[in-house]
Amino acid sequence: MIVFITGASAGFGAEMARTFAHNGHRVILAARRTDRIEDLARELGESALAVTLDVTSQASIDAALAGLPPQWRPIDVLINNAGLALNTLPAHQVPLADWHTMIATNCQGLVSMTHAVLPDMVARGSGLVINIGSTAGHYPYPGGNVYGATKAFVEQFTLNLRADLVGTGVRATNIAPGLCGGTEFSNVRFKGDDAAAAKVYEGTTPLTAKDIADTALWIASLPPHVNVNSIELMPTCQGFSPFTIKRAG
Ligand code: NDP
Ligand code: 8X3
Repeated sequence: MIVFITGASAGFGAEMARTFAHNGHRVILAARRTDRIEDLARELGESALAVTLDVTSQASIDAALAGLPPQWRPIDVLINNAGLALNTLPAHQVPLADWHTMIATNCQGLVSMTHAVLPDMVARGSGLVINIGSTAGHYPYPGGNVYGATKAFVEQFTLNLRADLVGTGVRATNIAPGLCGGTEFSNVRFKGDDAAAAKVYEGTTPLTAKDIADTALWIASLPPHVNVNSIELMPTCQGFSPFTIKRAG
């Protein structure tokens, strides 16, 4: 399989690249940090190709796809993994620019990539789009505001893709992980405050990027008649918050 992975310069994306490559597949590593994806491509050898990509830019998406060498087509699996959370401030305090960046990356970037790759999959009668959602798209929490909303979008967009793709042979899946450590997610969210980022995982055994990569590989390896619509994973140590009740007095 040829697997196009957005956000392959770190975290889930880099681990998915390693996992697919080590299992005999070819991986296209896409992200903004060219040095990172080129290092990873060198590590993985002939089974990897680095492609600089900013999913928030249509011109960047068009250039990345148009520049693919013929032997790196067709794309069998698109993994829309590039994404981020910014901030945990409440809605009335968070900078608007953070909301816009999350929407541009997690929603607009994801749909733009899908829109670019899907017609060819449908024409060939096979393909798989794996979107990386989040438990934040299923359950609200304080400070999750727009991040959670973008991931709810990912969940519903994936299900609506399924509705349109019935009968085409093209599959679509939302993977929705909960607390996952060992990636740059919280460092990005807390804007370089690494102590605050580390605190998120203190005393926990979170999911790992490998857990997510193994899940993606399993989904992509299922026979063509099986579509995993949505799958949610949490570490065993994570549960559900009680409803907040603000009592008078
Ligand atoms: P990381 O911060 O480690 O990785 C994020 C990746 O996204 C990086 O490779 C980054 O690359 C890329 N990226 C960000 N913006 C863009 C952009 N505009 N264009 C292209 N690539 C971009 O985070 P994770 O690996 O943890 O997260 C991956 C996905 O999983 C995200 O969608 C996240 O929301 C989701 N998720 C994470 C969870 C967690 O707890 N870690 C849990 C549930 C979901 P570069 O900066 O080089 O462009
Ligand atoms: C990341 C999981 O709980 O930090 O999507 O929102 S959480």
